[in-house]
Amino acid sequence: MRRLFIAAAALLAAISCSSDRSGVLKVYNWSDYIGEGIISEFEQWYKEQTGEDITVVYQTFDVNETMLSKIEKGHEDYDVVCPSDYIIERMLNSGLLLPLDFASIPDSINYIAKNRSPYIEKMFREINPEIDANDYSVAYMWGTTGIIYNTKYVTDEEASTWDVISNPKFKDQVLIKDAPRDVYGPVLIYLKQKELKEGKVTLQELMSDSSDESIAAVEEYLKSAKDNVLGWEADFGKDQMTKGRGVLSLNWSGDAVWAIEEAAAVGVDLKYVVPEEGSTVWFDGWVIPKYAKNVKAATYFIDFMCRTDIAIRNMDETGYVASNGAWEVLESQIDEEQDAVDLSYFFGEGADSVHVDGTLYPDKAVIERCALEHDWGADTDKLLAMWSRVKGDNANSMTYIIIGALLLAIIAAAAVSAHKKRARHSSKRRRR
Ligand code: SPD
Repeated sequence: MRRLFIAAAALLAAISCSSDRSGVLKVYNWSDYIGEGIISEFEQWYKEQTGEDITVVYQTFDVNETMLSKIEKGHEDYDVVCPSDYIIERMLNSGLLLPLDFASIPDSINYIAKNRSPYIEKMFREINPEIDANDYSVAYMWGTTGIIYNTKYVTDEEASTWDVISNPKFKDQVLIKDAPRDVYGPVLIYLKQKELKEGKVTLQELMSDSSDESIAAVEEYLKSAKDNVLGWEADFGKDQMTKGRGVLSLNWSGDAVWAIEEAAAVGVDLKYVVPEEGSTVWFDGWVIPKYAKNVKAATYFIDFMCRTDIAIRNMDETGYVASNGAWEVLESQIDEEQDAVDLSYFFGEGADSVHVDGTLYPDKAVIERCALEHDWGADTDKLLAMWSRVKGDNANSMTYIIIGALLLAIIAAAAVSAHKKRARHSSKRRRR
């Protein structure tokens, strides 16, 4: 491991010293978000297509905001990154993205246009009403935000509402995604359910609601739920749920698919639901930041990721749903044991009753109660401040017991060491 780290550091150092980056592609993606061996296959494919060598430097992140800050503040020279919808919107608004030029890709291998789902194209147009995000990004994976729950402890009815997060029955048993926007959206939808039902506000309006009043209401709700919080997790929640640590997790559908499969193998029954009040639907897409140094290889990389066989492998290994709308992708997921789902919105006519996993591909009815998050611009700082107040407040009795025990251990170790020192001094004095 150490040798691997030194080699990676040496490669990065060599890259930063050399001005010619044509043989290197720097990719920055979410962790656990690509199939085994895909990167080296891309390197071979690129050589076959262009006759040029390429080495991919692949780095990962767990939260959108970490990635954004490296580019927005650090101006890092990543060639291709994978932000979520509202971050794509922010990057578009601040001129951080280069337009994609697929004309540079020969027709014979242009997988992007061939495989784009009309649903994805439409949702990407919604990202920013003034600039078409389809010209700057290509969707990779997508999904919903909901609740993963352990059926041994949580009933379907309990999990059918976001209220379950603060249900006192689940003290110290709830894992929450450490992703402020993805928690804020569903909680606000829950808190505004009356106004939603009465038609006084729409789901879409709530996704842009950064008012002080709404932020305060979400903060109050999350604080009221904090005794239930077992942890704020960036990427370990799915694994914890499979091990029976935590009975509920506010999470993304892709993590749910992965966790449900892994848990079944060890006899733990997990389910996933998008609560009835509604939630967010999200999309992660490939973009080329303006500080990129290898636009050509970045463009080929995005194209390669849209190849149907590659999309299917990435899906099968990560649990997430590819944005690829090719019919072969749907066929690869058919499982007659699953209930029928209406996917006409994604695959078009003929897909209104297909037997696929409804956690993977949400039924049309679920999609109709979900909305896309939007960038808040400068108001994002208010959300991040609220988030750290909520998390900082989260010390529960167990935390205090652990801190107390650690302090006692440190004091005891210091007392023992002082005692030994004194004993050595007095035995030295006796010898003299
Ligand atoms: N482990 C990869 C997870 C990527 C999920 N992206 C979801 C973003 C929601 N805004």
